Amino acid sequence: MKPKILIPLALADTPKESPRMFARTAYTTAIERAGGIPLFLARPDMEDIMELVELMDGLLLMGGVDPHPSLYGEKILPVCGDVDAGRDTLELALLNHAVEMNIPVLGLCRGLQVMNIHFGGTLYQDIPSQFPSIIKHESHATTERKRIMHSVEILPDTILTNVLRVKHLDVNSIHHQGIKTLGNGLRASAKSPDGLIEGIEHTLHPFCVGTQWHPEEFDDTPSRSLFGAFIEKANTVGT
Ligand SMILES: [Mn+2]
Repeated sequence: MKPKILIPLALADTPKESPRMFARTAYTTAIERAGGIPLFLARPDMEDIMELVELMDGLLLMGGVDPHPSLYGEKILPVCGDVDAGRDTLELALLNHAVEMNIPVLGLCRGLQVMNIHFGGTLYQDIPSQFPSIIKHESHATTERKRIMHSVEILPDTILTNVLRVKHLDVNSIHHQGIKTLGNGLRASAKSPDGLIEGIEHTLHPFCVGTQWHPEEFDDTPSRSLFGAFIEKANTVGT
């Protein structure tokens, strides 16, 4: 049996008269290529969440809009982008179960941010105004997804370094928010040259890993290895 990877969909609320839910195919391709089956979730009734959790061999949290700052005790500032409270609620509930049951989790971009919030961490609501840097972290979200924006240092003694087997990686960067304080039980696994945390993982969970960049956009060895390690772990859970 191939491991089933639950992936909550994003919401596109335009046009207003006909909102859509969507996922970029890069995520699907990366999961399938690594040997997993993506299972996309709309907005299930939260009472049904336990039935969904039973299907879950792994949880992928995709990129997307900003997590609501109230989740980490802050007022929403004008510099914060669009939010989606329904998606926040669903992702945090699934994450809660995945963490409790040692089910592998991969959080990408927004996914890393949601993971950090789950463990009690906080975010910069807007990097340019709150964490001035010579590095540009926010390239164009639709046309520059594969553009290399900066390097990251992969930190020693982490799951990430064991999986990627490189000390530095050139990455894309499509985010205007980032980690301000790290959640409990998490460690930084990657940093950009300006000191921003670009990778996190839980120190006790077998595979609760997040990256601020988007490995699903690349077909190189490190990116494939990350999805490969995630699916391999999910496979162990599923059997
Ligand atoms: Mn970045």
